[in-house]
Amino acid sequence: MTKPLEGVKIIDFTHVQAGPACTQLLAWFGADVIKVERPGSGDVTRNQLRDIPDADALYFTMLNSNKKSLTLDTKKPEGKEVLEKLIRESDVLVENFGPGALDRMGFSWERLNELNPKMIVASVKGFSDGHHYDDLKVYENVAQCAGGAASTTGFWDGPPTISAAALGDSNTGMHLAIGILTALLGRDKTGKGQKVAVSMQDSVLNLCRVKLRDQQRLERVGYLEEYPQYPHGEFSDVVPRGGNAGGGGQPGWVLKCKGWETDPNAYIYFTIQGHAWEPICKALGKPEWINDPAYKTAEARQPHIFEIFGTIEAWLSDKTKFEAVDILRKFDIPCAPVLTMKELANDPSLRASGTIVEVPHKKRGSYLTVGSPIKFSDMKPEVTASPLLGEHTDEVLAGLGYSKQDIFNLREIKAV
Ligand code: CAO
Repeated sequence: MTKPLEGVKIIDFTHVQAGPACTQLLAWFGADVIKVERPGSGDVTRNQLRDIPDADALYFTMLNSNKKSLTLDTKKPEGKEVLEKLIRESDVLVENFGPGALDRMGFSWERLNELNPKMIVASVKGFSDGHHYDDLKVYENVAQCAGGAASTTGFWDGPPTISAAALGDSNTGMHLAIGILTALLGRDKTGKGQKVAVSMQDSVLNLCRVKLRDQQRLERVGYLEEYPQYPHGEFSDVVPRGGNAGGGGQPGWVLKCKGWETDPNAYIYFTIQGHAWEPICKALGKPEWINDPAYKTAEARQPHIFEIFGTIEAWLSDKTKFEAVDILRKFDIPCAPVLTMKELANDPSLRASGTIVEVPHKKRGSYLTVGSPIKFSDMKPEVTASPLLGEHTDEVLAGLGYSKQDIFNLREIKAV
Protein backbone atom coordinates (compact mmCIF):
# COMPACT_ATOMS: atom_id res chain seq x y z
CA MET A 1 0.00 0.00 0.00
CA THR A 2 1.46 3.39 -0.99
CA LYS A 3 1.59 5.79 1.91
CA PRO A 4 0.89 9.50 1.29
CA LEU A 5 4.24 10.70 2.69
CA GLU A 6 6.36 8.16 0.79
CA GLY A 7 9.23 9.97 -0.93
CA VAL A 8 9.37 12.73 1.70
CA LYS A 9 12.85 12.62 3.24
CA ILE A 10 13.17 13.95 6.78
CA ILE A 11 16.32 14.64 8.79
CA ASP A 12 15.24 13.93 12.33
CA PHE A 13 17.50 15.95 14.58
CA THR A 14 15.19 15.50 17.57
CA HIS A 15 15.51 14.07 21.04
CA VAL A 16 13.50 13.31 24.18
CA GLN A 17 9.75 13.58 23.40
CA ALA A 18 8.43 16.73 21.69
CA GLY A 19 10.41 16.37 18.45
CA PRO A 20 10.41 12.55 18.25
CA ALA A 21 6.60 12.43 18.64
CA CYS A 22 6.30 14.67 15.57
CA THR A 23 8.68 12.71 13.33
CA GLN A 24 7.26 9.36 14.45
CA LEU A 25 3.83 10.45 13.26
CA LEU A 26 5.25 11.46 9.87
CA ALA A 27 7.13 8.15 9.64
CA TRP A 28 3.90 6.18 10.25
CA PHE A 29 2.42 7.97 7.27
CA GLY A 30 5.28 6.94 5.00
CA ALA A 31 8.03 9.58 5.33
CA ASP A 32 11.65 8.38 5.22
CA VAL A 33 12.77 9.61 8.65
CA ILE A 34 16.51 9.50 9.37
CA LYS A 35 17.27 10.11 13.01
CA VAL A 36 20.69 11.73 13.41
CA GLU A 37 22.25 10.79 16.73
CA ARG A 38 25.51 11.42 18.50
CA PRO A 39 27.88 8.39 18.10
CA GLY A 40 28.18 6.25 21.21
CA SER A 41 25.24 7.68 23.13
CA GLY A 42 22.40 8.76 20.85
CA ASP A 43 19.09 10.16 22.07
CA VAL A 44 19.25 10.43 25.86
CA THR A 45 15.97 8.50 26.19
CA ARG A 46 17.68 5.31 24.95
CA ASN A 47 19.13 5.13 28.46
CA GLN A 48 16.43 6.75 30.53
CA LEU A 49 14.29 4.62 32.89
CA ARG A 50 15.54 1.36 31.42
CA ASP A 51 13.61 -1.77 32.39
CA ILE A 52 15.96 -4.21 30.59
CA PRO A 53 19.76 -3.83 30.98
CA ASP A 54 21.55 -2.98 27.69
CA ALA A 55 18.32 -2.64 25.70
CA ASP A 56 16.81 0.65 24.55
CA ALA A 57 14.35 2.00 27.10
CA LEU A 58 10.63 2.03 26.34
CA TYR A 59 10.79 5.83 26.49
CA PHE A 60 12.87 5.67 23.31
CA THR A 61 11.19 2.73 21.57
CA MET A 62 7.70 4.20 21.98
CA LEU A 63 8.64 7.54 20.37
CA ASN A 64 10.93 6.44 17.57
CA SER A 65 9.23 3.65 15.67
CA ASN A 66 9.41 3.46 11.87
CA LYS A 67 12.65 5.52 11.76
CA LYS A 68 16.24 4.92 10.65
CA SER A 69 19.19 5.77 12.89
CA LEU A 70 22.34 7.43 11.53
CA THR A 71 25.13 8.20 13.98
CA LEU A 72 26.98 11.38 13.13
CA ASP A 73 29.11 13.79 15.13
CA THR A 74 27.90 17.01 13.62
CA LYS A 75 30.47 19.05 15.51
CA LYS A 76 33.36 17.42 13.57
CA PRO A 77 34.11 18.79 10.07
CA GLU A 78 33.66 15.32 8.53
CA GLY A 79 30.29 14.94 10.26
CA LYS A 80 29.21 18.39 9.08
CA GLU A 81 30.14 17.39 5.52
CA VAL A 82 27.90 14.32 5.70
CA LEU A 83 25.08 16.39 7.16
CA GLU A 84 25.42 18.96 4.37
CA LYS A 85 25.06 16.22 1.75
CA LEU A 86 21.96 14.93 3.54
CA ILE A 87 20.51 18.43 3.76
CA ARG A 88 20.94 18.95 0.02
CA GLU A 89 18.69 15.99 -0.73
CA SER A 90 16.13 16.20 2.07
CA ASP A 91 12.70 17.81 2.20
CA VAL A 92 12.47 18.57 5.91
CA LEU A 93 14.80 18.99 8.89
CA VAL A 94 13.17 18.75 12.32
CA GLU A 95 15.01 19.74 15.50
CA ASN A 96 14.28 20.42 19.15
CA PHE A 97 17.67 21.31 20.59
CA GLY A 98 18.08 23.91 23.28
CA PRO A 99 17.99 27.55 22.11
CA GLY A 100 20.88 28.41 19.77
CA ALA A 101 22.34 24.86 19.55
CA LEU A 102 21.78 24.50 15.79
CA ASP A 103 23.34 27.94 15.14
CA ARG A 104 26.34 27.03 17.31
CA MET A 105 26.74 23.86 15.23
CA GLY A 106 26.97 26.07 12.14
CA PHE A 107 23.51 25.32 10.75
CA SER A 108 21.56 28.54 11.15
CA TRP A 109 18.31 28.97 9.17
CA GLU A 110 20.20 31.17 6.68
CA ARG A 111 22.86 28.48 6.15
CA LEU A 112 20.28 25.71 5.81
CA ASN A 113 18.26 27.78 3.37
CA GLU A 114 21.42 28.43 1.37
CA LEU A 115 22.26 24.70 1.25
CA ASN A 116 18.73 23.72 0.22
CA PRO A 117 16.21 26.53 -0.47
CA LYS A 118 13.43 23.95 -0.87
CA MET A 119 13.94 22.43 2.57
CA ILE A 120 11.49 23.02 5.40
CA VAL A 121 13.21 23.62 8.74
CA ALA A 122 10.96 22.81 11.67
CA SER A 123 11.79 23.58 15.30
CA VAL A 124 10.36 23.10 18.76
CA LYS A 125 11.50 25.46 21.49
CA GLY A 126 10.16 26.11 24.96
CA PHE A 127 9.16 29.69 24.16
CA SER A 128 8.65 31.46 20.86
CA ASP A 129 11.41 33.41 19.19
CA GLY A 130 11.65 36.91 20.69
CA HIS A 131 9.77 35.93 23.87
CA HIS A 132 11.42 37.30 27.01
CA TYR A 133 12.08 33.69 28.09
CA ASP A 134 13.36 32.50 24.70
CA ASP A 135 16.77 31.55 26.12
CA LEU A 136 15.26 28.92 28.47
CA LYS A 137 15.55 25.18 28.05
CA VAL A 138 12.17 23.58 28.69
CA TYR A 139 10.77 20.18 29.65
CA GLU A 140 7.15 19.03 29.78
CA ASN A 141 6.14 20.25 33.22
CA VAL A 142 7.83 23.61 32.75
CA ALA A 143 5.69 24.12 29.64
CA GLN A 144 2.51 23.11 31.45
CA CYS A 145 3.23 25.80 34.04
CA ALA A 146 4.15 28.42 31.45
CA GLY A 147 1.16 27.68 29.20
CA GLY A 148 -1.65 28.05 31.76
CA ALA A 149 -2.42 24.35 32.29
CA ALA A 150 -0.96 24.03 35.80
CA SER A 151 -2.67 27.09 37.31
CA THR A 152 -6.05 25.79 36.13
CA THR A 153 -5.59 22.07 36.91
CA GLY A 154 -6.19 20.38 40.27
CA PHE A 155 -8.30 21.29 43.27
CA TRP A 156 -8.85 24.81 44.59
CA ASP A 157 -7.39 23.96 48.00
CA GLY A 158 -4.26 22.30 46.55
CA PRO A 159 -1.23 23.51 44.56
CA PRO A 160 -1.08 24.00 40.78
CA THR A 161 -1.09 20.50 39.25
CA ILE A 162 0.58 18.87 36.27
CA SER A 163 -1.46 16.71 33.89
CA ALA A 164 -0.17 13.23 33.07
CA ALA A 165 -1.00 13.92 29.41
CA ALA A 166 2.03 15.26 27.51
CA LEU A 167 0.55 18.66 26.78
CA GLY A 168 4.00 20.24 26.50
CA ASP A 169 5.79 17.48 24.63
CA SER A 170 3.73 15.26 22.34
CA ASN A 171 1.08 17.95 21.91
CA THR A 172 3.74 20.38 20.67
CA GLY A 173 5.06 17.66 18.35
CA MET A 174 1.56 17.25 16.87
CA HIS A 175 1.32 21.01 16.28
CA LEU A 176 4.70 20.88 14.55
CA ALA A 177 3.57 18.00 12.32
CA ILE A 178 0.60 20.09 11.17
CA GLY A 179 3.01 22.98 10.47
CA ILE A 180 5.33 20.74 8.44
CA LEU A 181 2.52 19.29 6.34
CA THR A 182 1.19 22.81 5.70
CA ALA A 183 4.66 24.01 4.65
CA LEU A 184 5.01 20.99 2.32
CA LEU A 185 1.72 21.89 0.64
CA GLY A 186 2.89 25.51 0.48
CA ARG A 187 6.11 24.40 -1.20
CA ASP A 188 4.11 22.67 -3.92
CA LYS A 189 2.74 26.12 -4.80
CA THR A 190 5.83 28.30 -4.32
CA GLY A 191 8.73 25.89 -4.80
CA LYS A 192 10.29 27.32 -1.62
CA GLY A 193 10.98 25.88 1.80
CA GLN A 194 10.33 27.84 4.96
CA LYS A 195 10.97 27.87 8.67
CA VAL A 196 8.24 26.39 10.88
CA ALA A 197 8.48 27.09 14.59
CA VAL A 198 6.27 25.90 17.44
CA SER A 199 6.77 26.73 21.08
CA MET A 200 5.73 24.46 23.91
CA GLN A 201 4.19 27.37 25.80
CA ASP A 202 2.02 28.32 22.80
CA SER A 203 0.93 24.72 22.21
CA VAL A 204 -0.13 24.27 25.84
CA LEU A 205 -1.96 27.60 25.78
CA ASN A 206 -3.73 26.56 22.58
CA LEU A 207 -5.20 23.60 24.48
CA CYS A 208 -6.11 25.89 27.38
CA ARG A 209 -8.10 28.31 25.28
CA VAL A 210 -11.32 27.68 27.21
CA LYS A 211 -9.51 28.91 30.31
CA LEU A 212 -8.69 32.18 28.53
CA ARG A 213 -12.41 32.27 27.67
CA ASP A 214 -13.14 31.88 31.39
CA GLN A 215 -10.70 34.64 32.37
CA GLN A 216 -12.57 37.10 30.19
CA ARG A 217 -15.98 35.96 31.45
CA LEU A 218 -14.75 36.25 35.03
CA GLU A 219 -13.53 39.79 34.46
CA ARG A 220 -16.90 40.76 32.99
CA VAL A 221 -19.33 39.10 35.43
CA GLY A 222 -17.25 38.21 38.51
CA TYR A 223 -18.16 34.51 38.68
CA LEU A 224 -18.11 31.29 36.59
CA GLU A 225 -21.31 29.36 37.04
CA GLU A 226 -19.97 25.97 35.92
CA TYR A 227 -17.17 25.93 38.54
CA PRO A 228 -17.67 24.23 41.95
CA GLN A 229 -16.99 27.62 43.58
CA TYR A 230 -20.38 28.83 42.29
CA PRO A 231 -22.59 29.93 43.99
CA HIS A 232 -21.39 29.25 47.54
CA GLY A 233 -17.62 29.92 47.25
CA GLU A 234 -15.49 32.94 46.45
CA PHE A 235 -13.91 33.98 43.14
CA SER A 236 -10.74 36.06 42.90
CA ASP A 237 -9.70 37.87 39.72
CA VAL A 238 -8.03 34.80 38.14
CA VAL A 239 -9.53 31.57 36.78
CA PRO A 240 -9.52 29.10 39.69
CA ARG A 241 -8.76 25.39 39.67
CA GLY A 242 -12.06 23.61 39.17
CA GLY A 243 -11.27 20.05 40.28
CA ASN A 244 -13.14 17.62 38.05
CA ALA A 245 -15.81 20.02 36.85
CA GLY A 246 -16.82 19.92 33.20
CA GLY A 247 -15.12 22.63 31.17
CA GLY A 248 -18.05 23.40 28.87
CA GLY A 249 -21.68 24.07 29.59
CA GLN A 250 -22.39 20.56 30.88
CA PRO A 251 -21.81 19.92 34.60
CA GLY A 252 -19.90 16.74 35.33
CA TRP A 253 -17.85 15.09 38.05
CA VAL A 254 -15.90 11.94 38.83
CA LEU A 255 -18.20 9.71 40.89
CA LYS A 256 -17.48 6.74 43.13
CA CYS A 257 -18.66 3.27 42.12
CA LYS A 258 -18.76 -0.08 43.90
CA GLY A 259 -15.37 -0.91 45.36
CA TRP A 260 -13.95 2.63 45.49
CA GLU A 261 -12.84 2.06 49.11
CA THR A 262 -10.11 -0.33 47.94
CA ASP A 263 -9.78 0.37 44.21
CA PRO A 264 -8.49 3.90 43.52
CA ASN A 265 -9.95 3.78 40.01
CA ALA A 266 -13.47 2.52 40.75
CA TYR A 267 -15.01 5.71 39.38
CA ILE A 268 -16.93 6.93 36.37
CA TYR A 269 -17.14 10.38 34.84
CA PHE A 270 -20.77 11.44 34.76
CA THR A 271 -22.03 14.34 32.66
CA ILE A 272 -25.38 16.00 33.20
CA GLN A 273 -26.16 17.02 29.66
CA GLY A 274 -29.05 19.49 29.82
CA HIS A 275 -31.41 17.79 27.38
CA ALA A 276 -30.62 14.38 28.92
CA TRP A 277 -32.10 15.36 32.28
CA GLU A 278 -35.23 13.27 31.76
CA PRO A 279 -33.30 10.08 30.85
CA ILE A 280 -30.96 10.69 33.79
CA CYS A 281 -33.92 10.86 36.20
CA LYS A 282 -35.34 7.68 34.66
CA ALA A 283 -32.00 5.86 34.88
CA LEU A 284 -31.62 6.86 38.53
CA GLY A 285 -35.19 5.87 39.42
CA LYS A 286 -36.04 9.52 40.27
CA PRO A 287 -38.97 10.32 37.94
CA GLU A 288 -40.22 12.92 40.45
CA TRP A 289 -37.19 15.11 39.61
CA ILE A 290 -38.21 15.51 35.98
CA ASN A 291 -40.69 18.31 36.53
CA ASP A 292 -39.66 19.45 40.03
CA PRO A 293 -38.84 23.20 39.76
CA ALA A 294 -35.76 22.65 41.98
CA TYR A 295 -34.33 20.20 39.40
CA LYS A 296 -36.00 20.92 36.08
CA THR A 297 -33.53 23.45 34.63
CA ALA A 298 -29.73 23.67 34.63
CA GLU A 299 -29.95 26.99 36.54
CA ALA A 300 -32.14 25.41 39.22
CA ARG A 301 -29.81 22.41 39.58
CA GLN A 302 -26.51 24.29 39.77
CA PRO A 303 -26.81 25.58 43.39
CA HIS A 304 -27.26 21.99 44.66
CA ILE A 305 -25.35 20.12 41.95
CA PHE A 306 -23.19 18.29 44.52
CA GLU A 307 -26.30 17.02 46.30
CA ILE A 308 -27.40 15.62 42.89
CA PHE A 309 -23.99 14.02 42.36
CA GLY A 310 -24.31 12.54 45.90
CA THR A 311 -27.63 10.93 44.93
CA ILE A 312 -26.05 9.51 41.79
CA GLU A 313 -23.17 8.11 43.88
CA ALA A 314 -25.67 6.38 46.16
CA TRP A 315 -27.22 4.81 43.03
CA LEU A 316 -23.72 3.76 41.87
CA SER A 317 -22.73 2.18 45.20
CA ASP A 318 -23.77 -1.36 44.19
CA LYS A 319 -22.54 -1.14 40.59
CA THR A 320 -19.01 -1.50 39.23
CA LYS A 321 -17.84 1.25 36.89
CA PHE A 322 -18.41 -1.06 33.91
CA GLU A 323 -21.91 -2.11 35.04
CA ALA A 324 -22.83 1.54 35.61
CA VAL A 325 -21.72 2.62 32.14
CA ASP A 326 -23.57 -0.31 30.57
CA ILE A 327 -26.79 0.92 32.17
CA LEU A 328 -26.23 4.64 31.52
CA ARG A 329 -25.29 4.19 27.85
CA LYS A 330 -28.81 2.85 27.21
CA PHE A 331 -30.13 6.25 28.34
CA ASP A 332 -27.70 8.11 26.04
CA ILE A 333 -25.90 9.70 28.99
CA PRO A 334 -22.32 10.88 28.21
CA CYS A 335 -20.14 8.96 30.66
CA ALA A 336 -17.12 6.61 30.83
CA PRO A 337 -15.33 4.40 33.32
CA VAL A 338 -12.06 5.80 34.68
CA LEU A 339 -9.70 3.37 32.92
CA THR A 340 -6.29 2.36 34.19
CA MET A 341 -3.24 1.84 31.98
CA LYS A 342 -3.56 -1.90 32.65
CA GLU A 343 -7.16 -1.92 31.42
CA LEU A 344 -6.24 0.14 28.34
CA ALA A 345 -3.27 -2.10 27.51
CA ASN A 346 -5.58 -5.11 27.46
CA ASP A 347 -8.60 -3.46 25.84
CA PRO A 348 -9.68 -5.69 22.91
CA SER A 349 -11.21 -2.75 21.00
CA LEU A 350 -7.97 -0.74 21.17
CA ARG A 351 -5.99 -3.80 20.04
CA ALA A 352 -8.38 -4.38 17.14
CA SER A 353 -8.23 -0.77 15.96
CA GLY A 354 -4.42 -0.61 16.06
CA THR A 355 -4.37 2.04 18.77
CA ILE A 356 -2.53 -0.33 21.11
CA VAL A 357 0.01 -2.38 19.16
CA GLU A 358 2.60 -5.00 20.03
CA VAL A 359 5.89 -4.43 18.21
CA PRO A 360 8.72 -6.97 17.88
CA HIS A 361 12.15 -5.48 18.70
CA LYS A 362 15.58 -6.99 17.96
CA LYS A 363 16.89 -6.62 21.51
CA ARG A 364 13.88 -6.19 23.77
CA GLY A 365 11.52 -8.82 22.43
CA SER A 366 8.06 -7.37 21.86
CA TYR A 367 6.68 -4.30 23.58
CA LEU A 368 3.42 -2.41 23.60
CA THR A 369 3.08 1.03 22.14
CA VAL A 370 0.38 3.46 21.08
CA GLY A 371 -0.15 3.26 17.33
CA SER A 372 -1.64 5.95 15.13
CA PRO A 373 -4.69 7.54 16.72
CA ILE A 374 -5.53 8.85 13.24
CA LYS A 375 -7.42 6.33 11.09
CA PHE A 376 -7.68 6.48 7.30
CA SER A 377 -10.01 4.68 4.91
CA ASP A 378 -7.20 3.95 2.41
CA MET A 379 -4.22 3.42 4.67
CA LYS A 380 -3.48 1.47 7.82
CA PRO A 381 -0.35 2.90 9.43
CA GLU A 382 1.89 0.02 10.50
CA VAL A 383 4.19 0.41 13.48
CA THR A 384 7.67 -1.05 13.11
CA ALA A 385 10.37 -1.18 15.79
CA SER A 386 12.54 1.77 16.71
CA PRO A 387 16.08 1.49 15.26
CA LEU A 388 19.11 0.41 17.25
CA LEU A 389 21.71 3.16 17.63
CA GLY A 390 23.40 3.63 14.25
CA GLU A 391 21.54 0.68 12.72
CA HIS A 392 21.23 2.43 9.35
CA THR A 393 24.49 4.40 9.29
CA ASP A 394 26.10 2.34 6.50
CA GLU A 395 22.89 2.27 4.45
CA VAL A 396 22.37 6.05 4.67
CA LEU A 397 26.04 6.85 3.94
CA ALA A 398 26.08 4.49 0.96
CA GLY A 399 22.94 6.21 -0.31
CA LEU A 400 24.83 9.51 -0.13
CA GLY A 401 27.60 8.04 -2.32
CA TYR A 402 30.17 7.12 0.35
CA SER A 403 32.30 4.07 -0.45
CA LYS A 404 33.04 1.28 2.03
CA GLN A 405 36.51 2.77 2.54
CA ASP A 406 35.05 6.25 3.20
CA ILE A 407 32.70 4.77 5.77
CA PHE A 408 35.61 2.89 7.39
CA ASN A 409 37.57 6.15 7.58
CA LEU A 410 34.65 8.02 9.12
CA ARG A 411 34.38 5.28 11.73
CA GLU A 412 38.11 5.49 12.48
CA ILE A 413 37.83 9.15 13.45
CA LYS A 414 34.56 8.48 15.31
CA ALA A 415 32.61 10.87 13.10
CA VAL A 416 29.90 8.21 12.69
N1 CAO B 1 26.72 15.53 17.22
C1 CAO B 1 27.34 16.45 17.97
N2 CAO B 1 26.69 17.24 18.86
C2 CAO B 1 25.38 17.08 18.95
C3 CAO B 1 24.67 16.14 18.20
C4 CAO B 1 25.39 15.35 17.30
N3 CAO B 1 24.80 14.43 16.55
N4 CAO B 1 23.35 16.21 18.54
C5 CAO B 1 23.27 17.17 19.46
N5 CAO B 1 24.48 17.69 19.72
C6 CAO B 1 24.81 18.75 20.67
C7 CAO B 1 24.19 20.06 20.29
O1 CAO B 1 24.93 20.72 19.32
C8 CAO B 1 24.21 20.77 21.63
O2 CAO B 1 25.52 21.22 21.90
P1 CAO B 1 25.87 22.70 22.48
O3 CAO B 1 24.92 22.96 23.60
O4 CAO B 1 27.30 22.57 22.91
O5 CAO B 1 25.69 23.68 21.41
C9 CAO B 1 23.89 19.63 22.57
O6 CAO B 1 24.25 18.42 21.92
C10 CAO B 1 22.39 19.49 22.84
O7 CAO B 1 22.04 20.49 23.62
P2 CAO B 1 20.55 20.62 24.17
O8 CAO B 1 20.50 21.97 24.82
O9 CAO B 1 19.55 20.40 23.13
O10 CAO B 1 20.44 19.41 25.21
P3 CAO B 1 20.14 19.40 26.75
O11 CAO B 1 20.14 17.96 27.14
O12 CAO B 1 21.05 20.29 27.51
O13 CAO B 1 18.66 19.99 26.88
C11 CAO B 1 16.32 20.09 26.36
C12 CAO B 1 17.55 19.20 26.57
C13 CAO B 1 15.16 19.22 25.93
C14 CAO B 1 15.97 20.81 27.68
C15 CAO B 1 16.64 21.14 25.26
O14 CAO B 1 17.05 20.44 24.11
C16 CAO B 1 15.47 22.04 24.92
O15 CAO B 1 15.12 22.95 25.66
N6 CAO B 1 14.88 21.79 23.73
C17 CAO B 1 13.82 22.62 23.20
C18 CAO B 1 12.55 22.38 23.93
C19 CAO B 1 12.14 20.94 23.85
O16 CAO B 1 11.98 20.36 22.81
N7 CAO B 1 11.88 20.38 25.02
C20 CAO B 1 11.16 19.11 25.05
C21 CAO B 1 11.95 18.01 25.42
S1 CAO B 1 10.87 16.68 25.74
O17 CAO B 1 10.53 16.87 27.34
